[in-house]
Amino acid sequence: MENHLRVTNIEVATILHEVADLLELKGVRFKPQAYRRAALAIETLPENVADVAREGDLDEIPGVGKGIAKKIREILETGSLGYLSSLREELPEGVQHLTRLEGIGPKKAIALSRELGIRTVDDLEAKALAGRIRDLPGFGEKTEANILASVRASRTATERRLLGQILPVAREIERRLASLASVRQVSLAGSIRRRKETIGDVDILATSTRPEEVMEVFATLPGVERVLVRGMTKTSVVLSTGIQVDLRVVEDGHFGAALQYFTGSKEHNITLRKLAIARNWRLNEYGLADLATGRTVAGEDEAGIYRALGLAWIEPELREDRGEIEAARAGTLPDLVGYDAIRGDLHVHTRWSEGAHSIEEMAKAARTLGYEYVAICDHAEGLRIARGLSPGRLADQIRDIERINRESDGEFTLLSGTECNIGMDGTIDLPDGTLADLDVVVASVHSGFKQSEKEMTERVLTAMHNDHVKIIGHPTGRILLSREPYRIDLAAVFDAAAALGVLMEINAFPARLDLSDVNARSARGAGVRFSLASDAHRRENLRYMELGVATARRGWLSAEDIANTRPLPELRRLLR
Ligand code: DGT
Ligand code: CA
Ligand code: CA
Ligand code: ZN
Repeated sequence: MENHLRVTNIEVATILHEVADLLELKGVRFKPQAYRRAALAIETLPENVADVAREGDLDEIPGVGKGIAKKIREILETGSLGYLSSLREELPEGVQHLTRLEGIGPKKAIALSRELGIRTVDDLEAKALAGRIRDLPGFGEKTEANILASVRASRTATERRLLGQILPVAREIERRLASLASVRQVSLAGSIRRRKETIGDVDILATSTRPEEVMEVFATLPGVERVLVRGMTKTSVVLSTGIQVDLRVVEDGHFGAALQYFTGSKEHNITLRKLAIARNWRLNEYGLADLATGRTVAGEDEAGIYRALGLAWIEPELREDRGEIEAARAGTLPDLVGYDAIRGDLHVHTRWSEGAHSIEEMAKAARTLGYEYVAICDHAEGLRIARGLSPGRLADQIRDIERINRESDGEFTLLSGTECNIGMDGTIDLPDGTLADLDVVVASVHSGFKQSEKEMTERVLTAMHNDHVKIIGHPTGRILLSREPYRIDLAAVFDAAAALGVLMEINAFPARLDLSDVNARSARGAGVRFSLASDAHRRENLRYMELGVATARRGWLSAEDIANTRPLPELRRLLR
C-alpha cells in the first residue's frame, strides 16, 4: 500500500483522543480508556506509525488492540476517521470546549449546552455571572461559583513545555539580543536558567543603553505572534508555538539583584529573603539594602548578593529550596558535574533497530562532540515494534563494531551493547551467552506498565540480579507531560543497585529525563552510581546529553557519581 498522505503520529493520536473524549461524553464505559491508551502509545512511539503499519502489525504496539489498529489504518489511508465524524454528529455543538474546564464533566457540559445553549467558555462565563446556571437541575450556587473559578483558572493557566523543546528557542532569542550594540548584559532567568524539566514561560533579563530599541527588536522577532505587554522595563510576547517570553530590561547597577530575583525559584528567594531580614536588610529585585542606613549592600552582580549574606554562590540548577541555602552557608555544596565532563554516551540507537543513522554516522557525530566512546545499544528481539535484534543479528552487529574499531585510529572506541527488554517476570530477551559478548547491557521496561508496585519492583530486581545487566534504562518509564511513572519501590531498587554495582540511567531524551532530579538525588543518597545517556535515535539527538547533565546537576550529582565521566579503562572496570 502506497501512502501519500504522511499522517504523523501526533495527528493519529489527536483523532484517537477526540474519539475517547466523545465516547466519554456519551457515557460509554471502558472504550474511552482503550482509545486513550492507544493514543498515548502512538504519541510516544519513537518511529512513524505509518512505517510500523507498512512493515508489521499495528496491534503489536503495546496498548493498541485489533479494533483500534483497524481504525488507525483507516486514518493512515484516508487522513480521517468515519467513526469520529459520526460521533461528532451525535453531540450538541460546543460541548467539548466546556469539558476542558476543571470540574465540568460530560454530563454537566451536555446539560449546559442543551438547557442554556452554551457553546463557548465566554458564553459560559457570561451566563454564570448573570446567575443563570444556579437554577439548572443538579447545579446550584456553589457549582456556579466553581464554574467561574474554573473559567478564570483556564485563562491564566499556561501549558508547560519540555525544557529540551524550549532551550534552543530561548538561546536563539538571547543570542539575537546579545548581538545588539546597545545591549551590555543579557541572561536567561527563571526556570529555564535553573534547567527545570518543564518550563511555564521563558524569562530573559538584559541591560542596555537603549531599552526602547531592545524592546522594539524583541517585540518584532520572527516567530512573535502576539505582544501581551509592551513597556520600557518589561515586554511579554507569545511566540507562534504558544510559548510566552518575558523580557525585562534593568539598570546595570541592579542587574545582579534582578538576575537573582527573576531566576528564582520563588521558594529559594523566600528563604533567601528571610536571611536578609534577620540582618535587618531588605532583598528585592533592585538589590540588597541595609534598612538602618539605607546603604546598598549588593546588587550589581549576583555573586555579591550571596557573598553578602554569608553564602557561597549557588548554581541556578540547585535553587529550589531543597537544602542548598543551608549547604551554601556550611560550605558543603556539592561539586556539581560540569556540562563538559561527559566522555561518552552509553545508550544510543542506530539503523539496526529503530534509529535513523548507521553505526559509523553515530560514531562520527559522537567524535565531533569530543567523546572518547559511545555504546551502541539497539533494542533486542522482545521489542518487535522497534525492530529489535535477534541474537544472530546482534552477533553480526558486534562483528561490525569490532571491525570499525580495528580500522579506526584508536582515539575513539565503539562499545557493543544492547537495550534489552525486561520481560513481565524480569527475564531478559537475550540469552546469557549473547549478553556475555557485549560491553554494555542496558535493560529497560517497555511494556506492562500497569503491574502492581510489588510486581514491578520484583521484576526490575530480578533483571538487576542477572550478572550481565549493568544499567537500568529510564528507570521509572515516565513520559513528561504525558505518562506517569509506573509504580515501583525505588528505595528498594536503589539499595539493590548500590549493592550490586548496577548503574541507574539518567535518560536525557527530552520527554524522559528519567531518573528525575529528585529521584537521582535520593539514589545518590543510597550510594548508587549513574550512567548518563542521550538515548539518541538519530545523530542530532546526541546533544540531548546536556539535558541529562542538567538533571544530574539538579540532583546534586558530582562527576564521581557518573560512570561515563571516566576514561575508557576505568569505565570498563566499572562495567565488569
Ligand atoms: P515557570 O515559568 O513556571 O517555569 O517557573 P519560573 O520559576 O520561571 O516562574 P515565573 O516565570 O513565574 O517567575 C520567574 C521568577 O521570578 C521566579 O523563578 C522567581 C521570581 N518570582 C516570581 N514571582 C515571585 C514571587 O511572588 N516572589 C518571589 N520572591 N519571587 C518571585
Ligand atoms: Ca518562567
Ligand atoms: Ca515569567
Ligand atoms: Zn533506547
